[in-house]
Amino acid sequence: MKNKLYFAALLCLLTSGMAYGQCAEDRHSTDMMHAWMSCDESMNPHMLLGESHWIQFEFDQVETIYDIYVWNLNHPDHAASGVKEMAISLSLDGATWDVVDTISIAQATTSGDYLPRFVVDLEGLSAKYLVFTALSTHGGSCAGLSEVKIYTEDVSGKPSFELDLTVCENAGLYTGLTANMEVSGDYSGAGVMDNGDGSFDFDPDVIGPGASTVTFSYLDDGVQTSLTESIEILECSDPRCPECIECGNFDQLIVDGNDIPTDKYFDDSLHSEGQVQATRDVDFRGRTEVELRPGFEVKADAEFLAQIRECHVQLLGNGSFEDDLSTWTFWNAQNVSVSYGIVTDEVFHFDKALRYEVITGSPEDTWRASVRNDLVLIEPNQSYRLSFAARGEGVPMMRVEVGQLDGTRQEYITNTALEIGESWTTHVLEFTADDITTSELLRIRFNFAGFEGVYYLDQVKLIRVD
Ligand SMILES: [Ca+2]
Repeated sequence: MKNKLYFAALLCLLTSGMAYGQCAEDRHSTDMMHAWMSCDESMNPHMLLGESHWIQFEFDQVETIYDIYVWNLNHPDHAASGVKEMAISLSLDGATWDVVDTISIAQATTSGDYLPRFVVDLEGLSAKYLVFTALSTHGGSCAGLSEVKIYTEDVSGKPSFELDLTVCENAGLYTGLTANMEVSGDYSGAGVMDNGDGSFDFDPDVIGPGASTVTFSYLDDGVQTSLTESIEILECSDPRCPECIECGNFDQLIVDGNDIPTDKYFDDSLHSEGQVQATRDVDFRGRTEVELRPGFEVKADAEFLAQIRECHVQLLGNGSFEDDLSTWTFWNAQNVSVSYGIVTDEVFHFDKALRYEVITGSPEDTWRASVRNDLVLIEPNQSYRLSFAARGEGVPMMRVEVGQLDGTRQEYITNTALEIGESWTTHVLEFTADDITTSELLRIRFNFAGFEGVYYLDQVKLIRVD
């Protein structure tokens, strides 16, 4: 494709209920990763349309084109660059083109439950190549779309159950299951919740990572019929998912007592010799282990589930500065003048954050004013993810160093400059301790001397990653 693609376009080619690519549900996220946007005009494959914003789709063979669904650009910052008027050109050979339709597309709602805009039914026109050309936008200088579905069969009126859903275990409730069917029916399967008003939701958290099957049952000319579809549930550690929940505060959580309260219990390792009484609903989730010891009991009419589920173990004590400055060590050279302390009015996470002001800096020696933690033991060949939230006033960047405290003093992250802005941003850095053979103490150091101004730091988090 010659046109400049800033983001991956998602093309979903649908035949007989089969979906290729990441078509997923018929709703679109506001994620900019899921969009096509062109900011520089270039020569259109359909030469008549000249220099323009366009996107071309090529099929493996000549196809018949029926319904085309379009999701407009749904990112809040870019919705104005969504296409307003669009020409659809078809070609059998990539050389001879026809504009078969010119259509209008409403601006996207920028919400996560943005539904597709049904655009046009080409009623079986043949094409191997298809070009969408933006003739105008909703005011933006670029032009883009979030997603496109092109049907190569006439599916109107045919029952087809197209769920093809990929969700994160920790993304919360998926509301309003929809089968794209013109008949009404019932959904069932693990994690499916019947709201009693004809609507159904899906809770991936109930099931956890893996594949899950949803069944859609309906009456087809008086005959009870059911269709099934698979939902893929991604583990929270998948890069597409939100951060995993933090495990409990203990390496080993012991849940005992003769009446364990209804709740979900998380930790790296979980042990119990308690009792789950009738009507209680108890969910044990261990990252590495759930051990039910002698004496553990689930009474009749109680609900109990034990599972291995990912959670993150925060290895850094007081990473969120809630215990003020404990676990953190401050140092500055004599030629650098600083002032620092805990604040409660500029925080990212919970109630407190670190404020660090450089009054007189040292631009050449950025490490001459720093805060560090030297207390975490790291394991050989284990990978780690360091994340933290920072913001600044008058300071464009800060520097981060991560390395061994002793031994070889191997540096995993070498005084890396990270841009910071006026608003809180979370930064993520990863490294692997591939040079050590025994546990070693780690040094995490933030260097501030490079610029004069105020830095805020909060929720410094170190977790193991697989
Ligand atoms: Ca905090």
